Amino acid sequence: MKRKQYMQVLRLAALPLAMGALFGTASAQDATAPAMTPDEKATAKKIYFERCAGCHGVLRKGATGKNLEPHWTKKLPDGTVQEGGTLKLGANRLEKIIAYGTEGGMVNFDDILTKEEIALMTKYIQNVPDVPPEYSFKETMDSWKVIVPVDQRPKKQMNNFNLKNMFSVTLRDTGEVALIDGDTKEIRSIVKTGYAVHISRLSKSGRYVYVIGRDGRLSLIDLWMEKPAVVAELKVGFDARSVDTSKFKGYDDKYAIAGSYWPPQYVIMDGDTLKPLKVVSTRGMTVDGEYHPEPRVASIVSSEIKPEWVVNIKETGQILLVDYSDIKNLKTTTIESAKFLHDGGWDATKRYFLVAANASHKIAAVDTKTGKLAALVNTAKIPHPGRGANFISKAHGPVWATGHLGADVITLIGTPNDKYPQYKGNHWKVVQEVKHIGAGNLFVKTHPKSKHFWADAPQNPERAVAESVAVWDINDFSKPKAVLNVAKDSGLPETKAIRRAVHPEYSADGKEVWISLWGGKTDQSAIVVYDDATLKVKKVITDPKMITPTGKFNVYNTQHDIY
Ligand code: DHE
Repeated sequence: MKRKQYMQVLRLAALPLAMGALFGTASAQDATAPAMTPDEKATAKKIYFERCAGCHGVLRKGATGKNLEPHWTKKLPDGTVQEGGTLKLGANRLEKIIAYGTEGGMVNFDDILTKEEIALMTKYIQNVPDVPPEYSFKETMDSWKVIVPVDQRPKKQMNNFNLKNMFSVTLRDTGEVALIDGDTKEIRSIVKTGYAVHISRLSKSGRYVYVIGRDGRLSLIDLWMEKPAVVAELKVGFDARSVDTSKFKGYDDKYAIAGSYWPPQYVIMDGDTLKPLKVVSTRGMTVDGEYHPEPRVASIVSSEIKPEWVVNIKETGQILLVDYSDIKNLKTTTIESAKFLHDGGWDATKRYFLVAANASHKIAAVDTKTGKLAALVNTAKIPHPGRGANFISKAHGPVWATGHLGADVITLIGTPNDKYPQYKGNHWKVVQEVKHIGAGNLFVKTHPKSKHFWADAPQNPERAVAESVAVWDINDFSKPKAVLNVAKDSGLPETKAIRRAVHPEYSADGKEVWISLWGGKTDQSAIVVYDDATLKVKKVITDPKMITPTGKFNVYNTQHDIY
C-alpha cells in the first residue's frame, strides 16, 4: 500500500503531454507478440508515454515500477511463452493488473483508461519497446530562441516590485507560471511556459527565473522588465524535470544546466541567453555494475563553494559533480550512492548535499568539499525531501529533515557543523523520527527566522489528511503538532476531487507560509497564506486564472537555497 501511494504520485503526475516528436524508431514486429496495426501502436505509445513511462521508464527497464519488457510480459501464469498473438490467459492477467493494480504497488487505471485502451496496452507491452529518438546538440541548437536579446533588455529594474519577495508559481495544467507579488499578493504576470511545468530556479543575482516544463521546454524570465516576461527559450529534451544556474563567485548568471528524463542527458548553456554549449549523455553503469540505457537526470543543485553542479542520476545511483570552470574540457567526479536518486537539498553549511535514494529507503549525503560520499543513511520508507529543511534542534544540534511518501514519519538527520562540535556523535544518524499525520508527504519546510516546521501529506489517500498540513515547534517536537485543514481554511466549497494541500513555501522574511490547494482542473484552486507566528490564515489567493497551482518558488529563498 505504501509503495502504491508513491506510484499514485507518478500516475497523477502523468498528465497528457504534447509529445509528437518522441515516438521514433519502430521496432520490428515480434512474431510471438500480439500483432498491432500502426494506428493501434501509435495510440498505445502515446498512452504509455503519458501514463506509464514516469514509473517504468521509456525503455520499460523498470525504476519505481517493474520491468515491462516482453521477456516477462509475454509469459503466461504457468511460465510458458504465448504464441502467435492470441490474447487469452496472458492478456487477461495483464488487463487485470492494469485495470485494478497490484498489492506490489501498481495503481489502478480503470478510472483513467477505457476497457479498449487497457486491452490495447496489454498488447503493446508484450511487444518490443520502440526506442524514442535521440536529441542531438544540433537539434538542441535549432530549438533555441532569443525573444529579447541581451542588449535590448533593461539595464536596471523597470518595475517597482519587491522582487525578493516575488513567488514563481507553477500552474500545472495550463503550462504557465504566475508571478505573484509576495507583499500585495497580486498576480503581476502570467507567463506561458512548457507543459506541466515542474520547477522554477533563480539565477545567482536573482534577476532571472528559469522554468522547466515536463516537455523539456526551458523558459528564461527577466524579472527586471516592466512586466516580467520570457526572454529566451530552449528545448532541452523531450521529457525533463530539473534546472539550475551557476552560483559560484565570479560565475553569477553565467551558465545554466538542465537535465532530461529522455533522452537521458543534460545540457549546459549560457545563463542569460540559453544558447546551448554542451550536451552530455548520462548513460552508463549502475552502482550494481550493469549498463543502463536510460539513466534519467533527477535533481540538480549548484554549489557555492566550487564552480560545480551536483547532478543526480536516477537509475544508476551515481551522483555527478560537474565542474563548469572549463566547459570544453569538462571534468566530472562520479560518486557511487544508491538507487533511485530523486530530490534533495543542501545542509545549512552548504557543504553537503543530501539526496533521496527512494527505492533503497536511504538518504545519500555528498561532501562537495572533498568530492566524496559522506554517508548513506537508512531511513523509513521512500524518503521524499523536496529540498528538506535545516534547523538547530535543542536536543540534537544541527539537523536536516525529510518527510516520506511511504511512511507516516518525519526523519531528522544530524549534520556536521563546526559551530556545534558537541553534536559530532550525531553526524549522519537518524536522531529522531517524529509521527506525521499520515504517509504521503512530499515537502517539508522551515526558515532560519521561524520556530516552526511544516509538512504536507498530499499523496495520502484520506481526504482529511491530503487536504491538511502539520506544523511543529522546532524547539520541541514532543509538543503536540498543529494540524491545519487547508481546504477548510480556504473557505472554498468542498469539491468532488480531493484538493491536495501541497508545497509549503516561506516568504522572504520568513513570516508567512504559502500552501497550494491543488484541485481539479475545472475546480477553483487556491493558495492559502498563513501567518507563521500565529498559524492563522492571512490571505486566500483565488484568482480564476490560478488553475492547479503546485510548486511555489520565493525568489530570495530559492536564490539563496534557504530551507
Ligand atoms: Fe516533482 C521537484 C521529479 C511528480 C512537484 N520533482 C522534483 C525533482 C525531480 C522531480 C527530479 C527535483 C528537481 C530539482 O531539484 O532539480 N516529480 C518528479 C517525478 O519524476 C514525478 C514523481 C513524476 C513525474 O512524471 O513528473 C514528480 N512533482 C510531481 C508532482 O506530481 C508534483 C507534486 C506536482 C507538479 O507540479 O508536478 C511535483 N517536484 C514538484 C515540486 C518540486 C519537485 C514543487 C520542487 C520542490 C522544491 O521545493 O524545490
